[in-house]
Amino acid sequence: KKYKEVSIDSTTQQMYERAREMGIETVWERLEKQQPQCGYGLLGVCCRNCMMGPCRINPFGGEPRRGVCGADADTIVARNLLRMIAAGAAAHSDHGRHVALTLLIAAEMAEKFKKEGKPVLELDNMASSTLPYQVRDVEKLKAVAERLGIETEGKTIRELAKEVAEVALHDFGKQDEEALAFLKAYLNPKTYEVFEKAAEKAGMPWFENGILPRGIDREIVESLHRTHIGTDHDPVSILLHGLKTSLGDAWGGSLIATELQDILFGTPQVIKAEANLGVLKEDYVNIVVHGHEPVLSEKIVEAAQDPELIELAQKLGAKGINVVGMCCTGLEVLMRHGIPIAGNFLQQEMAIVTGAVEAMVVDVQCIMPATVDVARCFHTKIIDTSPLATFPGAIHIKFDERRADEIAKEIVKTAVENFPNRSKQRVEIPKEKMAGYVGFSVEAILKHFGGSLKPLEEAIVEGKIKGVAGLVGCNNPKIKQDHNHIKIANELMKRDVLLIGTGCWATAAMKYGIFLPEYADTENVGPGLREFAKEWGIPPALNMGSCVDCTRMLVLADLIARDLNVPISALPVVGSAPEAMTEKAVSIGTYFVASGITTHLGIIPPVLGGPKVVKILTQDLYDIVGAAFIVEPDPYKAAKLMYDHIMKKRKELGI
Ligand code: BF8
Repeated sequence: KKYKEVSIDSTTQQMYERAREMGIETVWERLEKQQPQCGYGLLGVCCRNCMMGPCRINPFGGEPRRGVCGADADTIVARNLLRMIAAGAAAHSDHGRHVALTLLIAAEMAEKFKKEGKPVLELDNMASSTLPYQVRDVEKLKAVAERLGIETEGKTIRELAKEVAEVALHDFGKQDEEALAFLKAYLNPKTYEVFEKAAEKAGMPWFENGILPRGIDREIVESLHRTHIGTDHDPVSILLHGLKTSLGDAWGGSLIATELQDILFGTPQVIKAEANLGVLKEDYVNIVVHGHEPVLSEKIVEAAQDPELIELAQKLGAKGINVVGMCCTGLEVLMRHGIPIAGNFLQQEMAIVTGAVEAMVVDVQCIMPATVDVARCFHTKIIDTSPLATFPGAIHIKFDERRADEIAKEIVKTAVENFPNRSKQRVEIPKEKMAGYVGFSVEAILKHFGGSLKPLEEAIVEGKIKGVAGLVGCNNPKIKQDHNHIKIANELMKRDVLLIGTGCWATAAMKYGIFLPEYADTENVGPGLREFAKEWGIPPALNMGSCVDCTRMLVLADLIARDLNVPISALPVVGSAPEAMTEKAVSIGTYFVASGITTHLGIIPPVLGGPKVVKILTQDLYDIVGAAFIVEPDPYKAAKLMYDHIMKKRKELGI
């Protein structure tokens, strides 16, 4: 073979080879140029936290054993890990803040318009088309308000939306020692107790309220403070604060993002859609929405339906406008509207290499700056929209929620007007795409099972289903794209483990047909899971959305834990990030574990240089929060370890 195999996805492989033929550099060449990667960095023993450094510790036991300040390997590794968790939690949570602010802005605009004499009823119901954002799911708004203890009687939707947004925003900046309002509203008492007692169990009773997060922003700031030169040096307390910070992400920032997005854009319901690069259309203006925040992508989807813009596209020779997704914002519009998803993380450059993309519209997170360089080889325009993410060489059309419709139309128009610049001879769109059912929000799952989780719980107790695995996370070019995602999925399903998943794992699973009910008939699914899936007309794996929607998995686990009156850690449930890459994935893994879900990582995080840290993460945490990390690069061994954990939990539950 002329080129190496970078993916098990034939569309990626085809576009990668095309890029190589064209002399276009992609992520795999850049990874190669980084070889050999720094051993100190890989082990986590390099410290750059002050200017006496950089310092690095000899991983073979010789000198230097300490940094200039005296920090040893474990302190350095733990500090570096805490900074990763904090950055991941910050990214998710800032996304959540943006959604909360959008809900608040919409409610305030409704109030203002009402004062100006515009139709009162529509504005009170937040259903007016004069508003840039409306409340699409009134039921969910009421349900969230009730959970938060907000009186709903006699209030308009507008008033409720404002109050919910205010409680959410308060959770970011509050300064008292109480746990987050959202956490208190969503978490079952038994797991709450685990959080409360965790620090004491770890021998650090001075942690007031254990690892219960107090303020989403506060825990992130404290992470930076603790890891500043000369502050916290005990790997135990550093890591305990890591758990706390990640829980502020889980039961705070990410949860707020998911719940308020459902309120604004609708709670996902089961819907059929398509995935992979084959969703790009040769005769259409193709717009790829890429990034994370549906505050933008929802508006692009809407604007692309504008009759004037469609007419313009037709005038310029296209049949219409085709919006497709990439990464998590793609999953957001996939889950809610069935907008096709073109790919996961490692396909962002590949989409451009088709030569058929008029614009890639990006917001925040997981967007490679290299997209701009690849786009230069074609007519594709990279349009950056977030004031906090600017890409040199891109077109900047910065988004403002107050003028969302106007700006979204401008973006779509820019894409449409770029269609005549497409060179038809240079277009090559891979044909492969795959259908699948998506939209399994907790609400949709409950509806499917007739209003409760009893059927699922009974199947678990009976042993038809052995347990549930939450699969999440990225692609990483260190692993052949999607290989571990699919291998681990199949190995677990073969053992009758029901899968739920999000993020780039979910897109991977969809591309291989795992979200089709008929996948249950394949040899990759065990007899018990097959029977259950058929009985209920579901695929053997459920797509629960984007990465912030990992909180949907937590809420689901919480409901089961409540029904069984146990903490989450007692459940036959595991997590896995088979191809983890981002700091967000580190935060997710940590909050899964902190919440009681033992979690596998398929990529070794930069911690091996700190033996104490490794022991805490993989062993001691079982005694502190009832769950820990499993690190195993081999997908077959990993699936076996995860299954063993599920069986252990079943035994402990006596089922
Ligand atoms: O939040 S799975 S590569 S796209 S970080 Fe990024 Fe990882 Fe994909 Fe979304 Ni999640």
